[in-house]
Amino acid sequence: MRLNSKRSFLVPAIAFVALLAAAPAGASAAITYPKVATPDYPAGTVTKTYKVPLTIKPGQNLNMLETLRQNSDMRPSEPGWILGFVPTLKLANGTTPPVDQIHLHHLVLYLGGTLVTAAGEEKTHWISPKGFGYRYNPSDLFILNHMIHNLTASPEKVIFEYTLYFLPDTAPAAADITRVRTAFVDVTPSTYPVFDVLRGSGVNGRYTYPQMSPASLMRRNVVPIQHDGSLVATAGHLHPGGLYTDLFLTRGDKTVKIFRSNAYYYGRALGNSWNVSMGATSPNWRVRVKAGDVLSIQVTYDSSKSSWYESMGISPVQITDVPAGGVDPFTTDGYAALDQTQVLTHGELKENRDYGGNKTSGYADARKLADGPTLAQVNVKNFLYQQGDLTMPGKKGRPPVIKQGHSLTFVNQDPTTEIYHTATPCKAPCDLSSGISYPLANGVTIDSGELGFPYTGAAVMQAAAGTASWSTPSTLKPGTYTYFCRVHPFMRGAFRVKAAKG
Ligand SMILES: [Cu+2]
Repeated sequence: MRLNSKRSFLVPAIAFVALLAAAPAGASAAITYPKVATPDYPAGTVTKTYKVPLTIKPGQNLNMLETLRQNSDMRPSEPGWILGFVPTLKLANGTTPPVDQIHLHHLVLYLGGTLVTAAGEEKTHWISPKGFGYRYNPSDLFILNHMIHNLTASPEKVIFEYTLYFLPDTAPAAADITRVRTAFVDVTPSTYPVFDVLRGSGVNGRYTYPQMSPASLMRRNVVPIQHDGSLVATAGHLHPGGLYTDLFLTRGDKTVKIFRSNAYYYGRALGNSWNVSMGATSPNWRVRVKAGDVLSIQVTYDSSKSSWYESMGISPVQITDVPAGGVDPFTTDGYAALDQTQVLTHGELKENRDYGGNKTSGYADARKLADGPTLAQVNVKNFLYQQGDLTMPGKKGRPPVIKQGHSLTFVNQDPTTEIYHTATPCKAPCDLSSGISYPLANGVTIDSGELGFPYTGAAVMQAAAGTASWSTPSTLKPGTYTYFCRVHPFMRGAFRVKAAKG
């Protein structure tokens, strides 16, 4: 865990002054956590909680749009300012599901046709510093883009619940709010902006994207600034395995790092769980920008222990339409005065504590099983690998055999536009209980991708690989390979490669 921003640009490093508080419950003793900030809202701010009911299909991992209709009970009915946004996900009975069963893979909020914020299970509160806010009109397009991942084989009714800190126009303080919008800075802009981190890639167990990816991708993570203004807030979004996002500002031939957002993990599965809070900017962080400046982002993942597929790196930045103070980070004094202290917007979330990785009798140790049949294909159906599934007793559970130099093809036979499956190697025996931190993609670095096709009803990109089948490379060495489904980690299987005789 890196706690100090590396300020290796232009100006000498300045002392990192963390605002320290007592470590929150679940905190690791070795980590110094920033304090949890208390937002300062003007008089007249009201707290409003809205519920958006959603039905999630068995095993669903779809990227969907949900329009929050005008005059519905899912959004404010009066004009005003959104000063803070707090997302949660609940079951119909009002409880919060453990994230190894249902989780918020990501959530993006659109207001009036522009992006506001992005978050995942870390559920960072999206807060504007005092005096700033997002303009809201009841007639604005207001859309929730959600990817809620049902890790179980049963349908679920869930409620996306969000709380707004809202200042209605009728409050006198509304006249003093300066409008912000979001500059959405993403490592790989897209409606499904993901990349893979492969185990062993990068330098010294760290992989920085897009810096370490092919040069053709390097320019994709930039957002030009259209007009003079001020940056007033940001927080990074990343996935398990992520260490930090770095936000840069470029003017002419000079680039400075203006914020590092660390992933502050809690509990025993440090670095490989959703049990994390992101470092956000303090209310003092303010950067004066000029038309023509360019924002960019990098994200760094730990690549030492496992691969992280479909990872993200985003730093939405709140930017004003007109200059509203702040330092010029291209001067030595200005940079030194830029307060890069991190604050947390919330502490540990108890739904994120379910790590898995405990002893269970549910799975066979495939290394000890007799050979299954020699096969070229394993079908995936009803959330089972039809030959060699570690939960299946008897002959069906035995690992299918391929000869060295051959490959094994996996075919998804569940409804392929709704239920995606993967075959992702995990280190044998891969037989412990499922959770947010188990299994990990720590076997041989191959992966099927999410076998399936995009759901035709959604207007955004999907995680689907666009194919229902995938074959292992023919170069695998003899041995027993265990694997799991990244979408449904309770699904485990094995196959065996045998040396060709003679
Ligand atoms: Cu699956």
